[in-house]
Amino acid sequence: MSEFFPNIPKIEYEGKLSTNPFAFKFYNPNEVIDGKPLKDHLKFSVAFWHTFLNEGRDPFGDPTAERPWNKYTDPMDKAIARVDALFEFCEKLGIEYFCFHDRDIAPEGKTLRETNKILDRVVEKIKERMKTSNVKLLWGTANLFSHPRYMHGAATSCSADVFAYAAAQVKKALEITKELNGEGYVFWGGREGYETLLNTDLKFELDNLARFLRMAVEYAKKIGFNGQFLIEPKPKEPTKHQYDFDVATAYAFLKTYGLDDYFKFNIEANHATLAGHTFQHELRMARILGKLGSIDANQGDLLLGWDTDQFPSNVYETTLAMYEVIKAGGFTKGGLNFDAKVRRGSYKVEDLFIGHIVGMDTFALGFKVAYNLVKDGVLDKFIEERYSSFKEGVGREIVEGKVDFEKLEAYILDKEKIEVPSGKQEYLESLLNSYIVKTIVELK
Ligand code: XLS
Ligand code: NI
Ligand code: NI
Repeated sequence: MSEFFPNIPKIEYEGKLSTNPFAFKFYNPNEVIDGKPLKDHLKFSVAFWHTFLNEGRDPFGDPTAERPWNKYTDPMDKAIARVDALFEFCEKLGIEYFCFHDRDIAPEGKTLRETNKILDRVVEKIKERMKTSNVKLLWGTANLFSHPRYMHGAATSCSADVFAYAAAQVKKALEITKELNGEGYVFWGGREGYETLLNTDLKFELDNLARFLRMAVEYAKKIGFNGQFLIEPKPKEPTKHQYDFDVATAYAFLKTYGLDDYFKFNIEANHATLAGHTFQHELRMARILGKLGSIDANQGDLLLGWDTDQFPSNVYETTLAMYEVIKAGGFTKGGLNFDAKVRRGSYKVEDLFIGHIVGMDTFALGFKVAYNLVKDGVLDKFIEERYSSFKEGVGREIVEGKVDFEKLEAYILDKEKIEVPSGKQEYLESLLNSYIVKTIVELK
């Protein structure tokens, strides 16, 4: 079979001082840390849609990307070529996972029945390639937002036919995700949200969303799909107000409808910042709820108010992200999916590789810094000390529920000196910098 990327070699680890753009500087996939190779701590994944479909179109301009599969004009030939390109791409980068939407991998027919048949042919092709490859499916999902029928949403559309169409589409997407041994299945809200309350029955739409997710849970049980269900919160875009705004909102929704047992979260960095949170905030919220499932690894541009989905290059951010992942016990049925696209001006095939290399290196380094932070317990020690007033005396009584307002008033009423420790934020920020430097210096 002829290669799609003949000029790109297999990407190797060359160490921190390498200046080769086609080599890893921090990501040494087989380096064993804590009894596990780094690749299994990080579980990198390629997002099919960005890497094999995005061609650099934006609201002001036409596609820019040069892609080798574009030599095929027949949509089915192109779909099959993209699958071959995916496997070559992953194998050259040593990435063992990918994620896709149903509509990414295969063209649509005139009816859903026809579309499903076309989809099956591509799924067969993927299965065939998987037989001789380490490349696996991290998660599958259904595109319930691109087609005009989804203009008002899918599960929250005002049209019952659209609800039915979306249900049938998710049914099929679950079947193929199971067929390809996907570790998870993602529900990103797509257009589940609203533009104006003037035309929206908010309560009814939320009830319908819950009905839809309940049917998905039931169908997964029925077909024996054991993958992890994941909600991917996002506050806005494409709709003005997305229902899965952030972790806290989506969790309240799941709790309200008794669905919380069946879902974890897929946290995307750029979605967190769009919601006015840090990436770490969303990961921490998910972690303390026991719901940190997977990550869509990217970064936004804080000067732009939309989902720019850039490749991660900020070590500070990836350190804090991996800190939460390590504290959560690592990934089980989840990983780091590069839901990221190269900039429109980075239109060469080489840029696709470089984007992933930078992302992988940035997360590998972040993991190593975070691992040292966790191992030395520096932040834990500080935080424990910060709340130490609750370990004894009145603090302990508060925690143990032994006091009430009256008792607390009696305790404090005549106390002259009220103890308050310093938050020492600047010290901790400098400590974090020191850990980044120390980790890099000590790297072999
Ligand atoms: C869009 C989302 C999307 C999901 C999968 O903003 O990030 O790509 O990850 O549907
Ligand atoms: Ni995403
Ligand atoms: Ni996104």
